[in-house]
Amino acid sequence: MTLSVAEEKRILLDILEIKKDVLKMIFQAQSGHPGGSLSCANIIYLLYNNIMKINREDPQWNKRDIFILSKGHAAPALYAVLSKLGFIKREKLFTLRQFGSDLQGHPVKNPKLGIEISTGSLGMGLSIGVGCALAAKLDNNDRMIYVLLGDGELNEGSIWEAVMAGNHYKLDNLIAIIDRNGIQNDGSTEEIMALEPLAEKWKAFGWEVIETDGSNLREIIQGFERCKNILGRPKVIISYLIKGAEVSFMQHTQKYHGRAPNEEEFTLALKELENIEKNIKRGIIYND
Ligand SMILES: Cc1ncc(C[n+]2csc(CCOP(=O)(O)OP(=O)(O)O)c2C)c(N)n1
Repeated sequence: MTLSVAEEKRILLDILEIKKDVLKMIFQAQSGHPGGSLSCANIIYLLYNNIMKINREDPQWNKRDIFILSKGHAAPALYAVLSKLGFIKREKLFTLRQFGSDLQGHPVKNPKLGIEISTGSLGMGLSIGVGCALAAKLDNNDRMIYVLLGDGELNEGSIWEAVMAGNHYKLDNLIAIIDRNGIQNDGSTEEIMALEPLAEKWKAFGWEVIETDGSNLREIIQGFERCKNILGRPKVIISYLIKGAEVSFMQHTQKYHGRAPNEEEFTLALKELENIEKNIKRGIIYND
């Protein structure tokens, strides 16, 4: 798929709106995970907008591809994308983490809203993905299963059991995406529990490995398209992203892993995103 300049511009603007909604939701709740929600918002949006088979009229369509947010603490990014698709009413976004809201700090399964699986306890999403991929094969359903993992999350041993199972059952309908932002909640992933050489580890477990610059729309889309054409084994995309995305003072730091911005930080963060938005509208494409 080739993107026209106009499409690219629209997608970039949509992603910025999503990131602004993420910040607004977390600011309003005064609780949540801005860094890792911002880092992966573009991936979740591109999956739903450009890659996955979905029915915008019916989130429960039985042929849909399945998305599992294994790094459940990035729930605000998922909710903001589902609201862009029309599955969640925009006003609902701002009930994040309120008592009785459908939009809790970590996703609670609610297929009517497009929330496929409850997650939040790290390390579970890939095993669930293996189950969904096996079930799809048994049902002769040609759906794909996409699982978004955090890189810190890979410290969970259960992930590696699922990696083995994915290879054992030759699950070519299973695609894992790693948000390789390099930071988890207490510091850098390499300091806390080293992951490198990460690509070689997944290859040794029998997975097809694709590495992408997660800030480049075209590269991400090409990576997903390549995945669809590789048969006989599961695939993983190691996506190099930035914790905090374009918000300068949230980048590459654990400080905003699990802390909401205060009013001053929120205003500054929105301003930074709005400046990028203005440049895109003026035709200076900032390729997220
Ligand atoms: C089983 C489990 N242990 C600990 C936590 C607490 N926790 C929440 S986020 C996080 C760090 C995750 O880091 P990473 O996967 O790199 O997330 P990202 O940087 O993408 O936000 C931890 C340890 C959890 N949610 N589940």
